[in-house]
Amino acid sequence: MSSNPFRAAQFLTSAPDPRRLPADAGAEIAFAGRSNAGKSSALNAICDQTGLARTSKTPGRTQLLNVFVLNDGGRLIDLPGYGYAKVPEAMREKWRGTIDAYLRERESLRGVVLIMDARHPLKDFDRQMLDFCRAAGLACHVLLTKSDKLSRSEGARTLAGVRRECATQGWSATAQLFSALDKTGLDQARVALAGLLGGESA
Ligand SMILES: Nc1nc2c(ncn2[C@@H]2O[C@H](COP(=O)(O)OP(=O)(O)O)[C@@H](O)[C@H]2O)c(=O)[nH]1
Ligand SMILES: [Mg+2]
Repeated sequence: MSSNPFRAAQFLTSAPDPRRLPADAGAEIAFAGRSNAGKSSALNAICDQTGLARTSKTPGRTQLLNVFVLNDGGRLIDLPGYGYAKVPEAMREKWRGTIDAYLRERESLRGVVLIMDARHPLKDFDRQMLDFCRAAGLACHVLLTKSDKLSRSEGARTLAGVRRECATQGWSATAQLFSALDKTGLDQARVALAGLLGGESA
């Protein structure tokens, strides 16, 4: 990608729940992932900015939806990452309902970027997100991040396994290896995300 449209991403606002997001017009994509999967690091790498999404050592704390806006008005929505043992079940249940409703009802939502630790893919949280996307008729792009922790053959095997499971489950998802650390798959991710946004940002 000759110019990176995500580089212009700017923090716009934080919303306590999806109803408080900016007006439902234009195009947006949402980032989801279990706490500590590497979502903030992936966002920062994609946007080529070090402090855009705060990478946290105390996971599960942020429960806001963070909104970033691109030059053309396209939005990136950073969803809260649950799936951590310390989050009470009642809160997870509430989160599931909120996110399911957002995925179903948000007109401007073009797709979901699902970040998984490549060493631990397709946990319950991830499967639930993919089920929600399927039910909402939304495309999903999976970043198997921290791929720098895997050997080349382990990475290839993991990617093939995830793709196979997506086909088996009827999840409309593409997948790739990614690393915020060594930049594996960075251009590929930007192209995929721009594609989800509808080419307006490409
Ligand atoms: N080796 C490696 N570590 C990563 C990568 N991405 C994130 N991390 C580390 O994983 C931890 C969680 O990252 P963070 O981006 O805060 O995850 P989040 O909770 O999903 O937003 C941090 O210690 C990061 O430094 C990566 O691509 N490779
Ligand atoms: Mg984070």
